[in-house]
Amino acid sequence: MSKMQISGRRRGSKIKGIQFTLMVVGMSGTGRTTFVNTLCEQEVLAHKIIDSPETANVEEVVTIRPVNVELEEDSVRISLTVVDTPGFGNNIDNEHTFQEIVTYLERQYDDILAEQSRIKRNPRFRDSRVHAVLYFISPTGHALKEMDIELMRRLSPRVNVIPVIGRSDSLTPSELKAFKKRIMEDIDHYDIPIYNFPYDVEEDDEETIQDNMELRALLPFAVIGSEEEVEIDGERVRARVYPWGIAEVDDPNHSDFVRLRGAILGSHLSDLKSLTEDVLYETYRTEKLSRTVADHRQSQVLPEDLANQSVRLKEEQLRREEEKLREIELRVQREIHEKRQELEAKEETLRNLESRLAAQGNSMASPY
Ligand SMILES: Nc1nc2c(ncn2[C@@H]2O[C@H](COP(=O)(O)OP(=O)(O)OP(=O)(O)O)[C@@H](O)[C@H]2O)c(=O)[nH]1
Ligand SMILES: [Mg+2]
Repeated sequence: MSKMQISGRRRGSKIKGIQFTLMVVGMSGTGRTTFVNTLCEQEVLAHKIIDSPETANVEEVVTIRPVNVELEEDSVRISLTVVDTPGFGNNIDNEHTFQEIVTYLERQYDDILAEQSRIKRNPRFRDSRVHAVLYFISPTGHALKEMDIELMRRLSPRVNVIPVIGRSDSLTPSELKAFKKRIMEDIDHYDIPIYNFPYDVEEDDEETIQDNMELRALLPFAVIGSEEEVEIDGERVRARVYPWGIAEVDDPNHSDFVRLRGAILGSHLSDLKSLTEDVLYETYRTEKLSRTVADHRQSQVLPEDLANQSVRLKEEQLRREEEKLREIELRVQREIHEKRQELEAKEETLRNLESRLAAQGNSMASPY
């Protein structure tokens, strides 16, 4: 980390934090906005104003919004970009929302791809690739919903997906434990390649392996969000106050918030970034380039196709003209034939007349 800090330091300019982009995705009302504001310790995102039941599920037109905020984690400055996405719902067509989220992720890749292929680079270009998605699961206590499985599946090839259970204080510790287990079984069963804190037993040091194992065991992270502070033992802490007790955001016995924050903004920040840039983006780039090559090939074949098509059209035209000519020929032949018959008939009549006249002449000229 210290190396990154030094490289970011320039004389006369403000020390810039490490850039990191985090997206939050999930069903409506799972606590995404509250979580972001809790993570950033300020109201980065405004809450949706719900004034009637009819509009409760209606999202505004511009729904995917990145916001920037400067944070500090373990005395390292982080320039965090948070991307909130439209919450989707039960029993309604979520395809449009799903598509919008995937398109957003791919557009950031397209932007950098275009920038990298420019001859003259734009010094003001901002790399806005999303390094991690926190996928919010509703605290139903049942299992993963079909739409969660589908969306996580669609997101995983493009971004590091970290599943979290939102509003996890709604479940008792034993319910939470069972729910986490079922979710991970589903993720395994459906083979969803989430970010599972990868480690290499041969390459990584003992501490890293231990840390990653612990984090992996916590998946999906149970999170609690709160924009309120209460005083406990003379200290102000963020918590949710209920008549039966207090759920503290930063208490590891109440939620995994601290471990999650430490992982994404601290210990695993560079791993998430390099996976995004070196693996996920590279895969996308290769796919895109091979698609472009295939399209190009197709377009090379196209003129031939076009030529064939025009030859076919010309042949067809000629065939139709020939047919027309033959029809005319037949008609003319028929007319000639009729005229000839008419003529022959007239000749016949004439011949008959002549022979009758001749017969009459003979009888008149006969001697007595
Ligand atoms: N019990 C509990 N409630 C929470 C928690 N976080 C948020 N809430 C409440 O849940 C409701 C929805 O929270 P939001 O943060 O607006 O959820 P969202 O996912 O952003 O919802 P939309 O943007 O409307 O889709 C609000 O009433 C919050 O106060 C939590 O950790 N526990
Ligand atoms: Mg919200």
